[in-house]
Amino acid sequence: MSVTAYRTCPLCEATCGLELTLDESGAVERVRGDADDVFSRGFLCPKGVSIKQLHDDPDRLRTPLRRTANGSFEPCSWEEAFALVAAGLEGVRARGGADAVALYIGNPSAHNMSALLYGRALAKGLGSRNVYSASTVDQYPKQLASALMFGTATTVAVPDLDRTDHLLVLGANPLASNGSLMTAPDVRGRLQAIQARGGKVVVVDPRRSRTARAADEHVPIRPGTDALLLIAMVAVLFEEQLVAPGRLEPLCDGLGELRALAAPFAPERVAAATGIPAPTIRRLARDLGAAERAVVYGRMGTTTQTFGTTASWLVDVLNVLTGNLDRAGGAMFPLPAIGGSNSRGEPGRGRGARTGRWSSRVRGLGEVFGELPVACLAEEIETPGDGQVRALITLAGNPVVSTPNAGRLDGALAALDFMVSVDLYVTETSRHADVILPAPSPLERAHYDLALYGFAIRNVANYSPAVLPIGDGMQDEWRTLLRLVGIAVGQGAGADVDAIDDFVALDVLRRETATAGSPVAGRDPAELLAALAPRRGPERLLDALLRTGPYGEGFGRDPDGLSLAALEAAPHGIDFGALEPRLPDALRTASGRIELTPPQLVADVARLHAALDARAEDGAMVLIGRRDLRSNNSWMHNLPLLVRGPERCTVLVHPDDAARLGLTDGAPARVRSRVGAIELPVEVDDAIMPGVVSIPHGWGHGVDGVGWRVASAHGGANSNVLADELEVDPVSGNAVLNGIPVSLAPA
Ligand SMILES: Nc1nc2c(c(=O)[nH]1)N[C@H]1C(S)=C(S)[C@@H](COP(=O)(O)OP(=O)(O)OC[C@H]3O[C@@H](n4cnc5c(=O)[nH]c(N)nc54)[C@H](O)[C@@H]3O)O[C@H]1N2
Ligand SMILES: Nc1nc2c(c(=O)[nH]1)N[C@H]1C(S)=C(S)[C@@H](COP(=O)(O)OP(=O)(O)OC[C@H]3O[C@@H](n4cnc5c(=O)[nH]c(N)nc54)[C@H](O)[C@@H]3O)O[C@H]1N2
Ligand code: SF4
Ligand SMILES: [Mo]
Repeated sequence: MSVTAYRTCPLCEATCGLELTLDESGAVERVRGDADDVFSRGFLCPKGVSIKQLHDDPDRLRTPLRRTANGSFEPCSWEEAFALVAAGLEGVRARGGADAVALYIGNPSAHNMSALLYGRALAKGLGSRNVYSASTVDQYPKQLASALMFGTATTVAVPDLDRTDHLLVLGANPLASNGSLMTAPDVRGRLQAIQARGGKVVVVDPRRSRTARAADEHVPIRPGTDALLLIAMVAVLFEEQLVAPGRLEPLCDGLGELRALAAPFAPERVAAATGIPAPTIRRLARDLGAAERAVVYGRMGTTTQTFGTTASWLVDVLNVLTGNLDRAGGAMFPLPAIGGSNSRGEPGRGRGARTGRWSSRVRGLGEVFGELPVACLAEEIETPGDGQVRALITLAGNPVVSTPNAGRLDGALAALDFMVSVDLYVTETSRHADVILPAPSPLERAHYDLALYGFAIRNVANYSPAVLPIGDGMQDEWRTLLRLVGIAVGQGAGADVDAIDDFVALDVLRRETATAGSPVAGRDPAELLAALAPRRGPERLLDALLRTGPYGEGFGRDPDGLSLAALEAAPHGIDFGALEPRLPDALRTASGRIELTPPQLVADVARLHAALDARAEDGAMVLIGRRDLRSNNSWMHNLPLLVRGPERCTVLVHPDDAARLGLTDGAPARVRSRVGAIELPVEVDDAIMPGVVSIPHGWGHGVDGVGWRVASAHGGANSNVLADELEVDPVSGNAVLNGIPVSLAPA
């Protein structure tokens, strides 16, 4: 007898429903899309299918590992592992203080309840300024721009794909990535629907990506110049009297200033720098202004570049100016079931964004949302002095592959006094650890998309219990994290995890009951805690958040409202409908208005002026990245299903550049930047614009000491050996991963 289980896929932001068939032994027989999932309706991609191979992967860790005297790893017990971690971290802290221990939190933590709910507790418990994450090689510029304009880092406007008539995409390739800061299963189907209803999709990208091919129009752009294009579009809207913020106009601060800022950037002025003819820029602006319901959407290509925050800001400026912010078919603010920073507390105003409360020790880059830019991590480890980082905790991250100047970071990690990694594998990063604490497979843990529903194009909620019991000798990741919290707060290796968990849960309830407007305002937190029994761990916190959220039952206030029990009874999820207008209530700026001209961003316009006149040398080449449907950053290359077929870690070169540089299709090239060099095969392809080359990130597995054997055999080259850690978006500190100057030669 086989059984069927339903599970939200945790492998990317699309949150597809999976239908798993298991045999009596618990082995996964089949993975299909869940046709009844309220959001994904049966859609899935090759990664979703490979969740079976991930679970069965013999290289996936199933016991803690400790480093031996000769540098290899050996299995050890959990007790031994935590004792080593306590000794290692306490020693470093005794010598160097709290800042000597750094934490790096990687991307899969955004898809993992344990890491989302307890990772912050770990950061808080450590009390270190050296908290880093994959967010500063990713979306922080968008979050910072959103926080400056609307008040909080999670008040991010997402494209209302299902109702728009005109979608302008910059620097995103959702047909490969399945969407980001835009949770939307089956983007291809949704884009086709735009076209089927007579709408238009335009993609601005230096490469004719999958998404660009499927679009009605592809506009190639010089990497790093989106902000110039966008501000020129703003200038056109003002010049041609197409500015029409509509209902939002009385809420907007800075309209007049914006007009003056944009005026010098006429399309004719930015054409040379962007590589886009002025008439095209004018038409893009007019089309956007003319469309009934239009939206501008920017992602990686606009955030991980030198104008990351400024470009992200201008994306939403265009949405506001064309009257498309916060209206159906435009850019809208989701209202997730667990609530969030813009649904709790007093509606319509707040504290606004605060950044730079502290700075990195060596380079002086400012803190953003409690973190320092990961581009600083290597120098913080290598540079002696007070506050030098001497120990590192990595949680679900592979920064040696994912962050700039990977070669330098690799060396820095090798020189640490102590390192512990919580991971599924021995990776390029965790191979440097003294102790590796294994996390269970996705099928062995419950799932709810705490983070991603906050960026979803419909308001949905879906909870999946663990499909399989946790493997022998393994423990829940939240327990592992709370053990680390215990060590961080000085309770040692033997801290009582359940007591800490009670403390965390009570703290959440205490804050909620103290929040004006909460359905439980003024109630007794202890009484609410008792009502959540016998749940504990992430499920207890989730239940508390759901019950107090916007659709919640409010701990008895509305018996028909949402709770975890209600979601348990709905294995295909609950759909709360299309996004609805949320302004002004969702604003949390201090002014209670939409800040169209935040001072930090206005100041960055000076750099845009300089960029107008910057002239690339003849023959200069710049590097950008790319994603492939069967990749997931650095960590799914150990699954045979996802690495079979032709080599994918190649450098794409335009035929004209290949001819000029003497590069041949299939032959190896040496690619060099200020900080490093790699060799990899050339793929001559006219999809990439002249002067630009593209290398996917996430490869470079063929190094000593890693435990993922399939990945190692399909090693590829690590593109972040080329990324320059000194090149950051100065507003956010986010790394520049697109637009890196490189030179190429036959190897
Ligand atoms: N050049 C270049 N660099 C880039 C990018 C780019 O486009 N170009 N993209 C950037 C982006 S957007 C991101 S998000 C980062 C990603 O950067 P990282 O998050 O540092 O890297 P990942 O490759 O996602 O590695 C995730 C690690 O988590 C482990 N893992 C997976 N699931 C779990 C789990 O449930 N628990 C635990 N404890 N561990 C788990 C995996 O085994 C893997 O080792 O890379 C960035 N780097
Ligand atoms: N298959 C797969 N899916 C993934 C991931 C993965 O690794 N593989 N990673 C996940 C993660 S962590 C994230 S953050 C998302 C990212 O999701 P996306 O942002 O959709 O992903 P990318 O494919 O990196 O798309 C970036 C696009 O920007 C273009 N680009 C580069 N530089 C510029 C520029 O200066 N201007 C403009 N306009 N375009 C530019 C690139 O050519 C590329 O097509 O994907 C997620 N989904
Ligand atoms: S699109 Fe993303 S969520 Fe959907 S099956 Fe693929 S990896 Fe999983
Ligand atoms: Mo990402």
